[in-house]
Amino acid sequence: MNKDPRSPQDSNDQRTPETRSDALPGASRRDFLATGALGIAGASLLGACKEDGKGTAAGGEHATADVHAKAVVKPGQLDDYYGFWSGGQSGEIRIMGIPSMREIKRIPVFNRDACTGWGATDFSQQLLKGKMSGDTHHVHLSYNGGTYDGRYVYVNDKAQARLARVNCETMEVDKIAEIPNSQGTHGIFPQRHKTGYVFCNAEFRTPPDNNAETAADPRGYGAMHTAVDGETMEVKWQVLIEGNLDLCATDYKGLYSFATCYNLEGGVTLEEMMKNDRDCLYVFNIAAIEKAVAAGKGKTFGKSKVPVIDARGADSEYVVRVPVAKSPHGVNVDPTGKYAVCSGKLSPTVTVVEIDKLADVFAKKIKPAQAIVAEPEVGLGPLHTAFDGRGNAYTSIFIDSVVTKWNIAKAIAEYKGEAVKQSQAVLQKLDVHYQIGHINASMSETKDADGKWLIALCKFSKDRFLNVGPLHPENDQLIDISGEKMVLVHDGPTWPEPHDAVIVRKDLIHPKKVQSRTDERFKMYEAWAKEDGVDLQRDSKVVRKQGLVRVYITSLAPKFAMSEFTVKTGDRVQVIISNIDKVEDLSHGFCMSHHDVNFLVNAQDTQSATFTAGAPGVYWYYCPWFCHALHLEMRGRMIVTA
Ligand code: CUK
Ligand code: CUA
Repeated sequence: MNKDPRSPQDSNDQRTPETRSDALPGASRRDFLATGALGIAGASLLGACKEDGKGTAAGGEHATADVHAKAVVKPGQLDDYYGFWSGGQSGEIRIMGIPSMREIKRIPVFNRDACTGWGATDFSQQLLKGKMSGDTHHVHLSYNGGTYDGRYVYVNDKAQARLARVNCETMEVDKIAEIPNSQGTHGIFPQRHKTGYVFCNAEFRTPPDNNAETAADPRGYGAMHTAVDGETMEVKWQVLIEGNLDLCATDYKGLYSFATCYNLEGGVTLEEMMKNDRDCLYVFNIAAIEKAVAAGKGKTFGKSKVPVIDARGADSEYVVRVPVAKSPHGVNVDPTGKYAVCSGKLSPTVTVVEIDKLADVFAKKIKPAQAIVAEPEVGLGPLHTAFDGRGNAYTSIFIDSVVTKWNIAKAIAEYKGEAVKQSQAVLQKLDVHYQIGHINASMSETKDADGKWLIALCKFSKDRFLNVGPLHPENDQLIDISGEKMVLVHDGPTWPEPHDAVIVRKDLIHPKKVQSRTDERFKMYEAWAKEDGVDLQRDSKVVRKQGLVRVYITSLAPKFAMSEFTVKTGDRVQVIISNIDKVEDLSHGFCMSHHDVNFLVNAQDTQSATFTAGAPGVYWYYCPWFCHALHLEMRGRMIVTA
């Protein structure tokens, strides 16, 4: 059997008809959940992973040669979209080309990266403060007027409660904010009407005043919904909530932010967290919170000076709780800005909340539950939802390993009670391989959702790629959603573990081709140069200071302007390299043998790193980037004296 997913012969479905799930959902699935047969989540979730590889090859998604051809980007051609992928445990972001699924770049964020020297250079160490790992889940770009403005990419670090920003001009991290009073910074989302706040959800409940006295008793725990200024990256305020906070979303008008809560119970064990049949969607009223903060109603905790509004307990002017399907995970707002779709991870349904009704909820004219306008049954283990801009939603279904396409208007009509035997809202279920997590469609999180491509980020890959040992790659699958039926067109292995991705039209992103020396980072080098009377792009010079030897070197292919310098053993040595080549793509670097120093310096860029000179002797430094026919000769000596 031909398993090449680009092959028109491939059915994309290797299972027997009995195990296929593109039939409409039957009563048995609901019963399965309702009777509690799901049991303790972990075992059953994985147990539900289907057998594969040996089944029949018939039918499938009726993929045709034409559809596959659409995803082929020929040599020399460019992709139509940028894909920004989070890198999960790798701590990075990746840039993909869509639809080719070619990985174009990796952006080191919370990780140390040997290629660029991120984590080893002075600037990156200033931002990372010695932490060399992170866990990125959610990437989102800055907005203006409901669509991407192409300036920044924001990404969370769940492991150490941080929010990083990438400047799209250089595709490098320029700022990192530390989120106070928080653990497990997970869901993030920027405001969409302009580049305003980026909201960050704390997934783990902790005592707001975390100390020896408060640590043990979970009754005092809470979680923070944090507003970070997307321009300055300063933490502006926080709202303290009793439950945990998972995924995050914003509306299109700047009125609200949202957080799903899967542990309204306030439990600390899995069993305790799963007790309630419904959890909630927290809705935060931004104007009311800002007003309270301005009026000085915020408290502070510990060393943090950030004002915190305590909104624990009952609904208030600051926050209301809309009861949604059991243990919700994703919350996604559709491109019209009307609906927030919450996926009930432990329910076969998604809950649709009408955003315009929330004003009446805050005004106490209606109950929070009355903002719910639909609850279609989409499959076992719904996680995240994407949109095509034509009124359809696509929900990732983890346990069933499918993508369910459903129509929002039809789901709303059915919820209004128009008698339907079999739901007409669910239009198609497409098998994905396997255990899908996030899902996203081209421009889905903007008002310009264009319904062309859908990406399914699968957690398992099993037999889809060559066996590379116990750790399999993830399987990112590209699905054509431009037609009436979804068609799977490409399998893409990725290094673990992209949780989320956004697909952005290429005309919205305009990176520089050569460094223009206007980034924040240059202020630091220029301050040093001024102090030392050095012109960074002209001078190569050794400056000996109290406790530090600064070595300024310019590089121009195939030479460092300084081919030798001398320091004493144990000296702190700071090398500041300026690449004065003007040619696009002409990168140099600086590697000091036996000193664990190796970093990249792009054309017209400056980079620096600081290290301690080792035992007396000679150490060659060299340019690690192939830059010239005489690249191997591009080197010099550091002489270390006793
Ligand atoms: S989470 Cu991983 S699949 Cu961190 Cu957005 Cu849902
Ligand atoms: Cu410069 Cu190789």
